[in-house]
Amino acid sequence: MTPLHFTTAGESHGPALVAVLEGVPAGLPLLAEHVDADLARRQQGYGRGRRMQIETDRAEFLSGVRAGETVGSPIAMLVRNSDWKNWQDVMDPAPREGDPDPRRRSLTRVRPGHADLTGVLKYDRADARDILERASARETTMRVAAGAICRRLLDELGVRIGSHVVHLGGVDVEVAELPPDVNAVADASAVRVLDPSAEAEIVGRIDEAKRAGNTLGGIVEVVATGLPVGLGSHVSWDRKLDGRLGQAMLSIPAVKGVEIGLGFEAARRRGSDVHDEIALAPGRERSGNVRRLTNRAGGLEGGMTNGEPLLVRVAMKPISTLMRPLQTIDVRSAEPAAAAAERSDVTAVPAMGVIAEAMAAFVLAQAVLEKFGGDSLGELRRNVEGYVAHVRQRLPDAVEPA
Ligand code: EPS
Repeated sequence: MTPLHFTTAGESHGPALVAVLEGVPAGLPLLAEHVDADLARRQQGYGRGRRMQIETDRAEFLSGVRAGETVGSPIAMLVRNSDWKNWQDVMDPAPREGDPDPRRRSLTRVRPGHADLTGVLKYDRADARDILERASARETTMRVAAGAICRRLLDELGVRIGSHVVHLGGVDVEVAELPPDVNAVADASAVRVLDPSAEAEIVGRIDEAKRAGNTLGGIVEVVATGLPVGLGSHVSWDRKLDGRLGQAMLSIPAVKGVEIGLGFEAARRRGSDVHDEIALAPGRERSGNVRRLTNRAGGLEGGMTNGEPLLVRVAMKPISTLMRPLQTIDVRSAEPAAAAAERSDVTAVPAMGVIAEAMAAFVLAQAVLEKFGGDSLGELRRNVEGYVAHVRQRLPDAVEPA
């Protein structure tokens, strides 16, 4: 078993969502506010629906944290759904005997692109609500909660993770140079872009899509800095960090593609325009006193971090609930029908960036704990420092004389 893992549970309109994160070392300073800050970031973004006005996500620790510090045991967290009060009759776990309409708000006109149809066939359900309540991106709340704790751990080791939107609804966002604190700039934008001049155009596209009863997808870039060289491994398929990041990102609802560094563009270029030349770089201790003259590889070579910033691009399709619905069938009547139009978002691309950060934080924290181990933060820190002390003297000529 990997040293760090988590699971989530909860339906979108059930009473609450939960997560259990196991493997966090003891002694990590941790407050609910650390988690709540990321939960709030995930709720932002122009283009979301009314649900986000109903919810104010807050984490309650049920275990694993005492007096503001982790104790090394599994961390269980709860986030209550404020909307539950409006859905108790629909989502009641009890059979509601005597209720004349126990299956109210059922969804049978299954939405193209959603889990609805395949879910009802596979799980033998009459009502796609039994599927969509869990397929809902509401579940990502708890990924962000677990990821926030991983971020806290990485932060102690000098690793920072941010994200920004690089494409939304047909608009490309040009970024000449990344700012030192990506999130400080991105979070100040309603659509989490680094170039403020792109914001108005994107907002216009979202308004246009909303008027047309349509939805929009987009692409975000996740950036992680401060990573030591050598997380992940080249030796086996399931230890390659790019593979693990790909799996984690592709598990986010509506995500259809992942690129590392140049990604698909690398396939179109010649080798000399793809590979990053290597130079000595005294003082870059975590990278072994070397650097790449470019970072087209996005910080990963051979399935391992190379000490350059990690760059992962994540593509999200447009949300599959359309207010001007597509053609489908009704699974109750077996007749052609227009798909159901449940309340939803026009786009959730800005929020997806925050979720992708959380998934990156989890995968990176897992890789850190695999490489360095440690039951306490102090032990982990000593192990990291010992390794960095080793790699920094591997190329002694690169180190400036004292
Ligand atoms: C979602 C539909 C909307 C979104 C929801 C995801 O919720 P509702 O069905 O209550 O209107 O707001 O996202 C969240 C609740 C969230 O926390 O992100 C869907 O069908 O996936």
